[in-house]
Amino acid sequence: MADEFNIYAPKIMTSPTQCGFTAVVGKPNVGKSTLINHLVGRKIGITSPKPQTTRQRIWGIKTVGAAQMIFVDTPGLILSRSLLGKTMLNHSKEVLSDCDLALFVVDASDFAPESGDRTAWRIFASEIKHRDSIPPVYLILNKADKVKDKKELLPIIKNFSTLGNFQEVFPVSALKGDNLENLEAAILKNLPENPHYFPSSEQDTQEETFRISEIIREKILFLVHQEVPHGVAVAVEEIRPGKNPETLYIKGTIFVQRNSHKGILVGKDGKMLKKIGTLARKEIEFELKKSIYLDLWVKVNKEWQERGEMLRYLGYV
Ligand SMILES: Nc1nc2c(ncn2[C@@H]2O[C@H](COP(=O)(O)OP(=O)(O)OP(=O)(O)O)[C@@H](O)[C@H]2O)c(=O)[nH]1
Ligand SMILES: [Mg+2]
Repeated sequence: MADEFNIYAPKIMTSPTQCGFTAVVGKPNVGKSTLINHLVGRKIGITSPKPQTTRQRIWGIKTVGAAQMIFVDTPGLILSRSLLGKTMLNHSKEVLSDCDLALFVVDASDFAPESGDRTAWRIFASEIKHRDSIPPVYLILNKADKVKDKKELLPIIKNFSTLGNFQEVFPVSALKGDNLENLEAAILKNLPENPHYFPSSEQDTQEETFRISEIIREKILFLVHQEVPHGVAVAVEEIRPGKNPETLYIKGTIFVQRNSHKGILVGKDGKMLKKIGTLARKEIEFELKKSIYLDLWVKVNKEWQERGEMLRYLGYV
């Protein structure tokens, strides 16, 4: 009897979906954030020619049919004495303790056997070995566009193959998008069967205030040089309707560690701060699709990199 009824019962077809976390790690400045931005197809994290740009772990999500890839951008793997540096390293380590796949990125145009890549690898390897199951690791030779003779990639591959067990090796250009389709196809192949964690339209999980503060910091990294940008942090402290209802008022405070850095950031007659503000405002307006009034202030806080409460306030913890 039951079988007879079953003939007419609707068949619910549930095709399996895949979803997994891909950690993107390596020493600072090798192009991790640029790679994620290109893979996801939008700017998830800020980038700059200066090392230690990314200070947080940042998720970038890409859904392709039944598969959802969650890329996790991480601060560069480097040993540091400051509380900020240790906090950044902890972010990277936490990501490694729980990812399904890891992309270990090196700069193929600037490789030396005993370089920071080795330190990064040591940190990576010692973290990953604590896991019950070791995730697959791909070696990513980024900035391949800068390497004229591709034979130069061979010693790098040889060097790393003595260190670890890489499931695959990809020479890529994160900046130009070279070979990223092949990389994506290989990532898809390794995604575990899981329900999707995010709606397919979602690409980013950052809070608006953090995204805005990062845009402002990126402009500082772009315009200000030497050690100044490394001692800079930005907090967005107020977002409210402006006097003109069409405009959003955003107040941002830029923290610096020294009076002399404040002078450099403000510039002669406030010109530098104005430049930073103009560049940041244009990008924030593009992001929010709204006209904004960006009110920037510079404050000296000598200890911000060493104070847990400040790091929490700034969103780094
Ligand atoms: N020529 C070239 N430049 C690249 C490539 N990928 C990244 N870059 C540049 O390298 C610099 C560093 O890139 P990021 O993406 O900020 O590097 P990162 O590894 O995230 O750096 P941290 O956040 O400091 O760890 C930027 O100036 C990028 O434009 C590439 O494939 N080719
Ligand atoms: Mg980065």
